[in-house]
Amino acid sequence: MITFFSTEHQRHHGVELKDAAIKPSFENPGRADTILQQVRQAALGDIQPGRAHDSALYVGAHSERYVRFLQQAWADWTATGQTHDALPLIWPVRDLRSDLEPATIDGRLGFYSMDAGSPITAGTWAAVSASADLALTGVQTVLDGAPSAFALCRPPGHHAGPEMMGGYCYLNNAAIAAHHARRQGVQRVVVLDVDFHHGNGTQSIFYGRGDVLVVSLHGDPVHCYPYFSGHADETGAGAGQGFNLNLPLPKGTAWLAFRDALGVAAQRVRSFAPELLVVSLGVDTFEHDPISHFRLASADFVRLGEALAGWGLPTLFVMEGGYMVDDIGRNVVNVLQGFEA
Ligand code: SP5
Ligand code: ZN
Repeated sequence: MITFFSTEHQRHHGVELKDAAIKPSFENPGRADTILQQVRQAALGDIQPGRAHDSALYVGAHSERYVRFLQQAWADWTATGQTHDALPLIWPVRDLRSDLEPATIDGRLGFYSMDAGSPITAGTWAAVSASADLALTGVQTVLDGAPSAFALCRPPGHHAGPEMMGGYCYLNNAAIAAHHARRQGVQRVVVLDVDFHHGNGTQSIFYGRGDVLVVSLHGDPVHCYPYFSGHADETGAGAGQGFNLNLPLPKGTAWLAFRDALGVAAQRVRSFAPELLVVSLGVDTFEHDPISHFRLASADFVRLGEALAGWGLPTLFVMEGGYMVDDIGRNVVNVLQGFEA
């Protein structure tokens, strides 16, 4: 399987609000570097850089003004005399106005985010645009006839919504790829999200659409981040009614229950008859992940890859979460090798 990778990811390394303190983010450059190293060691296949794409291709999954905000945010922040990472400090929650875009950077950071886990740094735009470009290059490769491809994206994307960053995510790489496939004439695309956390951004982007089925297995939001999205009764709206499937699972879920949920997902996907599968591949379902609560063992990731191969679809894997840096490379490669076996 071909892997798309860019060293630009290293330009984004920031902080997050964690346990009431600003600390180095769990989402760090070592993640992608260790995955790349394992891809090499396993001789998975070619490793190629992505092609640069016009940021207009991010629009559709995101709004134009949000993409512009991301591109400008560091300049706007440093123009106020700041030199360290930018984080939001206020959000337009239930009783506040959320229909007016503020003019100043503090207001805009809150307007376009859901948490304080996604700092804007000097290199954020370079890294997130390169990451999205890997997903675009990957999906084009599959559309051109490759049976599968792996976009080694970093930063991840599935928490990023039409106008929102959060959960270490800025541009929704998987959604940008899925939307691009539609633009290229693919009729029905399924996005399967196996990251531990609910992919609220992907859900939100496609919630009103029946052409992209979104299916997610994740920790039950009653107990797990992102808390405010991912319940089973979120099934889509309007033309998208019935085209969003959430399979929340309890803390402590191990392979057998995860596999059963994957079987439920497979049934829904089969009846949808998609032409393309985009997998939001998080390996934070690992038993030793530092911020998550499932119990998949390394060998289970091989089974996951085998199960997905059984779906028989052209498949783009897009990297999402996974934070036990010593093991995530092995776990990712296990999925990809299981898929190809
Ligand atoms: C892409 C992705 O996996 N994003 C996950 C974002 C999770 N951010 C908040 C996690 C909070 C968990 N707190 C754990 C504290 C450990 N001491
Ligand atoms: Zn995650």
